[in-house]
Formats: sequence, structure tokens, C-alpha cells
Amino acid sequence: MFNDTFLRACQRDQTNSVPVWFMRQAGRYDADYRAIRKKYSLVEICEHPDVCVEVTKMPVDKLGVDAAILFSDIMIPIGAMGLPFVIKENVGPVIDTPIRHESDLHHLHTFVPEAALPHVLETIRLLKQDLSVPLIGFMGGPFTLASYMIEGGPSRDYLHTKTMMVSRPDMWQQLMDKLSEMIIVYGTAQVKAGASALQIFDSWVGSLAPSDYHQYVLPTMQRIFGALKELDVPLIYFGVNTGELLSTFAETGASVIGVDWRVPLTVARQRVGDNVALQGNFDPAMLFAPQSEIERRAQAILSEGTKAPGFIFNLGHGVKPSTDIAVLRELVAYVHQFRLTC
Ligand code: 1CP
Repeated sequence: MFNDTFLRACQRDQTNSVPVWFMRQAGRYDADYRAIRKKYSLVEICEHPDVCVEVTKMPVDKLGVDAAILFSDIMIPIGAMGLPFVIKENVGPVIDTPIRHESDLHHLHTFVPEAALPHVLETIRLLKQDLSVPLIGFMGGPFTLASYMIEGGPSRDYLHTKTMMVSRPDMWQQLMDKLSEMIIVYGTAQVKAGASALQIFDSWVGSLAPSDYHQYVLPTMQRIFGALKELDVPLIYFGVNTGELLSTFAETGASVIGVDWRVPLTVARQRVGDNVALQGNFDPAMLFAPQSEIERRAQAILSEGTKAPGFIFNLGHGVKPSTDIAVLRELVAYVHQFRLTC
């Protein structure tokens, strides 16, 4: 039987239980996953649909979550746009030839998903036949992708990125346009192949002041969500440290807004209004707390989150690789036994 609780909560419909999934739920915390990673790199997993299907399904089978998220990375389409990257162990994506000059932008190709990433779409088609829960497709957000492309890797202060944004707004906009085009066609291709929802990970956009977000990013997000809305699937928008941006996030056209643990859900609800669902916001570091403390915090999130229709339990950011798989399993069971009173 197909479990549609996650989709119903995204649409703010009534559900019998609160759906739960975890960002970065692919099993870095799991020995079976680590065994696969010994044989294949991250990119190689994505290039082998049979392996990619197995890895995507693992958390559904092992944890009992209500949604699967495609195993991939936000940088995969960037490589396919002609900007090569490598994933460095314990660092993240690294680009040797970052975008710094106008001519660097001209090297980026138009992204045609079926031609560039046929194996990703094949993986989604296989998953569609196989899964008993909805599949979430995803893309990076334009600011977050731009930050890797301009900095050349992870950054603390996004100096090159912010400098380009304010001193070369023309170049910044060209990059935003190229990325929004990629995000729209890639999201569309993922849904056509079988994804039931899309999440945009704009993980690092919370580094911007609200006025800068409004001026340099919001129009691009409105263009993206405006186009993706035609697909008629839930559109989730998430970033870290975005408390002060939440009211503006409600103007992007996203139908679900992800919240991290720094903002209480009642405050988040006031900021986003009643026309969107909320997703979050358990602090992933608190998965290392004693079981009773984990349950106390989960209970608080559940009672705050369910005050209005449309709540999906998640972490406030990704699962840490050293998390105990049993703790994740127990947390899923705890969320599922919570009964909605509203
Ligand atoms: O090779 C490896 O195993 C390295 C670890 C790894 C993995 C498993 C990376 C490198 N990416 C991924 C897969 C990945 N990335 C998924 C698949 C599903 C899952 O793990 O459940 C997803 C959803 C992502 C998304 C992603 N990649 C984000 C957004 C979410 C977030 O964590 O904020 C970001 C920012 C990236 C970039 C990235 N890729 C990898 C790392 C370590 C990072 C972050 C680097 C940084 O801190 O800047």
C-alpha cells in the first residue's frame, strides 16, 4: 500500500499521524551504506541506477520514514553544466576553476537533463515502480550553488560571492538566470520521471541580510517556484540560519518551508503565515542526547508544529554521520505514535 501521509501534510490536508523524514538520511550512519561507499564514490553511485536505487531505499526500509529522497548531490548538475568538481573527503565539493570573471560564465553550457544525466532520471523511474512512499527530488538553491561555483568550495564568509553580487550585479544576475534555468528544467525532468515532490536546498542563503536576499535572490526564487508550480507537486524550500528570512520565504511561492532549530516553530508559523506547510526542526546534535531528552524535545516540536495543519517532522539540518541508527529508528517510531489533537 502506498503511504501518502507526507504528501497530504505538504498540502495541509488532515493526516492520522505526523510524517517524518530526515535531511541527508542516506545512510552515512549505516554500515551497509559505508560498505557500498567503499566500492563506489558518490558520483559513481549516481551513475549506477541499480546501486542508487538501493541506497535511496535504505532509509525507508531501515528507519520507516514517510518519504525517500533521491541519492544525489546538489553539485551533480553543475558538473553537467561544464564546471568540473570533486568531492573531497571531510570537505565537500571543490572546484579548481571557480567563476570569477565574465568569460567564466560563458563556459557554462545549457543543461539538458535527458542528455546530461540520463542515469539520474532512470534511477527515478526505477524508484517510482519500487517505493511505497513518495520520492523527493531535489536541486540546490541558486545562492548556495553560486557560492560553491564562485568560492571554489565551502566557505565561512562567502566573500567572493557577496563581492560579485554587489559589485557586478549584471554578472550575478547572469549566473542567477543560468542557475534558475537549470533548476527549472531539472526539477521538471525529475517530476516527469516520477518524483512526487521537490526540495530546493538553499543551505547557505541564511548568510545574507534580509534586504540583500530581497534584492539579489528573491526575484530568482519567485521565477523558479513560479515555473515549478505548473508541475502541481509540493515545493519545499530550505536553508540554514534563515530565521530572519522566513517572512520573505513565504513570498517565494514555495508550498512547504523548512526551518532549523534556531527558530521555534510557533515563531516560524507567525512569520510564514497559514498558506504554507512547515518542515523541521529537531537539532541534529540533540540526537546524541539521552533517549528521554530526545523524546521531550520531539514532543515539544510535535505539539508546536501541529497547532496548524501542514507539518512534516524533520531535522533542522542533515543527519550527522556518527548518529546511532537505533536512535533514528526510535525517533521515527516516536513521531508516528504521536496523535494529532487538532
Ligand atoms: O562521498 C561522500 O559520501 C561524501 C558525503 C556526501 C554525500 C553522501 C556529499 C558531499 N554529498 C552527499 C549526498 C547528498 N548531498 C545528498 C543525498 C541524500 C542524503 O545524503 O540523504 C543530498 C540531499 C545532498 C545535498 C547537499 N550537498 C547539500 C544540501 C544539504 C545540506 O547538507 O545542507 C549541500 C550543501 C551539499 C554540498 C556537499 N556535498 C557533500 C558535502 C560534504 C557537502 C557540504 C559541504 C559544505 O559544508 O559546504
